[in-house]
Amino acid sequence: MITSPLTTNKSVLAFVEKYANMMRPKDIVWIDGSKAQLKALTNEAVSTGEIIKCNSKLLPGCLYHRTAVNDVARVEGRTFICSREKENAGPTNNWMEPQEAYAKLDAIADGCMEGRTMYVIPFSMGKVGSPFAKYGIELTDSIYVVLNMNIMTRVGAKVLTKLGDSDEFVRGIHSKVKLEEENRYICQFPEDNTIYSLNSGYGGNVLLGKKCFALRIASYQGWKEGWMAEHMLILGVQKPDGDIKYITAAFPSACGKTNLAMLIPPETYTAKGYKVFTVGDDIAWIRKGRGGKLYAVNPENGFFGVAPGTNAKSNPNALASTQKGTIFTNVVFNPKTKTVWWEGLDKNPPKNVLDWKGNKWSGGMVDADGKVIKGAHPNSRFTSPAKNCPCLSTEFENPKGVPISAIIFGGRRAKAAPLVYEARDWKHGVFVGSIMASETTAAASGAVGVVRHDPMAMLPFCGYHMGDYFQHWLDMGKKIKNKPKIFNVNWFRTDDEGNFIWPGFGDNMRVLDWILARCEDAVDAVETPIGFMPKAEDINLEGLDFSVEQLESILDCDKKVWLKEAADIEEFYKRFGDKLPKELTAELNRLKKNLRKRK
Ligand code: GTP
Ligand code: SPV
Ligand code: MN
Repeated sequence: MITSPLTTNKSVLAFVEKYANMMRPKDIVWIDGSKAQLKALTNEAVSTGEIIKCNSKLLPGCLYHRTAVNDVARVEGRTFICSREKENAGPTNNWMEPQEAYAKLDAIADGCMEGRTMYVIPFSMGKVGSPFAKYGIELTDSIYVVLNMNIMTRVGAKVLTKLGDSDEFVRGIHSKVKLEEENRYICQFPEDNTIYSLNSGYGGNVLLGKKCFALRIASYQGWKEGWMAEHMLILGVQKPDGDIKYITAAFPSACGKTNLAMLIPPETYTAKGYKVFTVGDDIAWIRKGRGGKLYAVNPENGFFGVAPGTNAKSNPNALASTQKGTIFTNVVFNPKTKTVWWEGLDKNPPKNVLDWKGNKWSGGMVDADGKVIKGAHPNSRFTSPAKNCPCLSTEFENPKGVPISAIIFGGRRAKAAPLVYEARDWKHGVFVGSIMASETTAAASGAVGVVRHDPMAMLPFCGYHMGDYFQHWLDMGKKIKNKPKIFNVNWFRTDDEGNFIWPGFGDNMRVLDWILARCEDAVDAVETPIGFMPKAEDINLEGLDFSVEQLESILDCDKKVWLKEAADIEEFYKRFGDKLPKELTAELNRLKKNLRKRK
């Protein structure tokens, strides 16, 4: 058997040996997490051109990388849940029979690392040794993946020390192979704790700790073990009296999680002493804890954030997080200054630089039809260490997590969904999460701007039958005495010209304020057919150029529009057959009745 400088764990060694024999790398490097090793790997990637170092004065420790042009986002059509029974993957996932999948994937992986090095990355999701933590080993032939995993997760020898002789680790197998789209597969085997990712080099497809493990595999583990893995940010709002309340929020990809997690409240709040702290920006693992409450941790250690639109006004905390030790992917690169740029960073796009494809590019360039050519890919990203974030919560590393007061669901809806509404109770809240719909974004390949159902923002990330997932949500509620209140928000309502009506970003604090007031029974609400809505005068508009009439226009419940929603939900629900919890059918019936009854 092969040996490792880091472990004698037989399961780990057998796993690495099996895939070394299959993929036949020229050598194997165990990632110990040391600075010296990471530096050497960075230099090696720089020497081959895989990575470019940024300006060491302006962006110390920052790196630049371009993915292949055909490999810039998650590929949902090529993502599979390979549970033994098709039924267990459910109607919303692609499914492949595991033996068939292994045969297909092993054939693609056969000899795929010839002439390359295999890196063995031991990593932890959650603080090493904490009750929430889960461990994984990712095999990869990409230094870019090693360096990203080192930011996004806790990597190195300490993970193997903690793992000891246990075989409870998630097996992640990644190879770029030949980056062939037609042979690209992202396969999760929940019953085997195994993930294969072949023929991609893009973030969400290859940083296996993130969506593949921390959501698809972990949601399955949570279902079996009585906890939850959710596509949620976690933030803390500190009141002037010093009390901090924690909120989690599930929005689909590229719908505002990072921005909300790092929100800077408007002047009217900061002047009074309000502060917002970030615990997580993408994934929350949630368990029952002390006081009959739900507690959340962020299993990640960094941010893999959308670059375009990030600027000193929209998200100064995210921008500050990117100023050192960050990897930039598919943004604009200025080879003279060795700095980066993306659409929405500022109003001075650089000239004579290189776009995300490596082509010559200047700000303002237009194509034959006069359309502006973008320099950065709409799904270009930064990978930043969490510790860079100026508003990182002191509870970020708390092994027990933070107690949750409110859970928010939200999507990108030009019409229909109001700015905010509150569910009547947990059951209704699960219904509200299950009926979420949102316009698709550049975070996944395919059409952009198409409204689709995306329950709890988990459509592409639930590792088992979505009907069982809904039931799991209902069951969790039964176990929790002090349940968080559940809300729905929509920052993306547009006017007839297609402009966003609500100012959003920092001003979303005004909505969080109402949400927390509701959690404390400190403010009334209006009952509508869909749930409780604020009275317009209860949303603080101080210091904002926004009228009560404008606010009222997005605090509405148009019955005609919602009757159509209800019909869509009914169709969507049919897909779950017997697995749709009866409680949700009852909620849908109640919604329809409310819509017909009230004026
Ligand atoms: P993933 O990392 O893909 O999961 O995305 P995310 O949910 O973290 O989204 P992010 O915060 O990166 O925002 C995505 C896009 O939405 C960016 O272009 C933001 O500028 C925009 N956005 C975020 N918050 C708001 C808001 O309150 N209003 C408007 N109009 N746009 C917003
Ligand atoms: C998302 O798409 O929700 C992301 C980016 O957070 S990725 O890591 O690509 O999934
Ligand atoms: Mn995400």
